Amino acid sequence: MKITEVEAIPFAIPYRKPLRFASGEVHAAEHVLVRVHTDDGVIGIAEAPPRPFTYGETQDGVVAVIRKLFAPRVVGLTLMQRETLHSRLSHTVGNPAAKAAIDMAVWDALGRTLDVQVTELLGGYTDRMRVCHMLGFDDPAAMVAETERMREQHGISTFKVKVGRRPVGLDIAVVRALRERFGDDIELYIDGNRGWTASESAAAMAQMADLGLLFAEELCPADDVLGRRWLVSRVGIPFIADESAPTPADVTREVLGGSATAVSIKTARTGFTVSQRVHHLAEGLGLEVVMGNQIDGQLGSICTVAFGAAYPLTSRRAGELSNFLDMSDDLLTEPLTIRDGELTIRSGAGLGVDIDPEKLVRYRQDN
Ligand code: MUC
Ligand code: MG
Repeated sequence: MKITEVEAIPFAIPYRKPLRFASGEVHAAEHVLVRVHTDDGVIGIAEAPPRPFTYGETQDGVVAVIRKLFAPRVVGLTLMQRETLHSRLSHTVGNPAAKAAIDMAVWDALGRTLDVQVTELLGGYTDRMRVCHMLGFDDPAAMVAETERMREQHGISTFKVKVGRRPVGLDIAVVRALRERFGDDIELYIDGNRGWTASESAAAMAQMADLGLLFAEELCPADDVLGRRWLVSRVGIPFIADESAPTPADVTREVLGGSATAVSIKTARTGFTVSQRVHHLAEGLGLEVVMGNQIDGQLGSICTVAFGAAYPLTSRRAGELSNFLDMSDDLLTEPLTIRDGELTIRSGAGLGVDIDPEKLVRYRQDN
């Protein structure tokens, strides 16, 4: 079970259509495949999606920090020494996606070594999650059409609408058009990626009061401390901290400070080990949890569902698991499929998925 090598392989797969939101946009999945090898010949896999507009990581930076700093600290540890691994990685600040991918690849390798699913190692509560689809910026008609397609082709009935940093009336028109077209057949919530001020958020929420929103996520920056607290106290529905609360300490600060009442867990930034800490904290604090999406590919999405399915709290709400559908291709030998609005974990050991070597040759950027 000894780790002998950690690979960081940059790859790029174009999106069929870009995903746009208040804090940025994504045209291609320029991610990093992480492979952890052991002396038993086992290889664990995970992917790191760098998000410069959220955490400051870039694809080149993820590759460099893994190759130069993290791999040498991890080689020689066993798959059972995950807390030692975590402590060694934490000597370098930041780099959440790079650290998370190493952590998840280690869990995958452990599952493969023990012939057990990762989701069973984590908690083993259920084998599936309901899926929420994230709708990026477009005009109302196009966003209604995308919702229709997701419902018809994949049975998805929960949608997160990106709002903020464009005319507020346009955002409200989108949410109203969706509610008018689909009625109570869909669940809806909004994510502002910090694009509004607290007062703009409050005004927009007042105009959408009749639209039955489930949650509001990061409508304004958490750094506008008093404004955010004021907003959260009057918003009337759970207010999700996403990019403002990536660590257990951030969750504690934001929630106890009145700046959030729910939390998004993203395995892409907290892996499995730290996501467990966030989960247990959320359970203790009595917070609602949504399994979030960092615009993950299929490998990242299977990590999210492996974690989300492991616990009652994380599998209760639909998880954001479908944006890989916008990619033109992926790396897995067997593509993920969303059926009747659900994504099911794979039955094999570890994460239960494998990389197609030909696809990796086609999309890798370091050969
Ligand atoms: C989200 O929930 O905010 C956009 C930026 C990011 O880091 O994740 C996405 C989705
Ligand atoms: Mg968000």
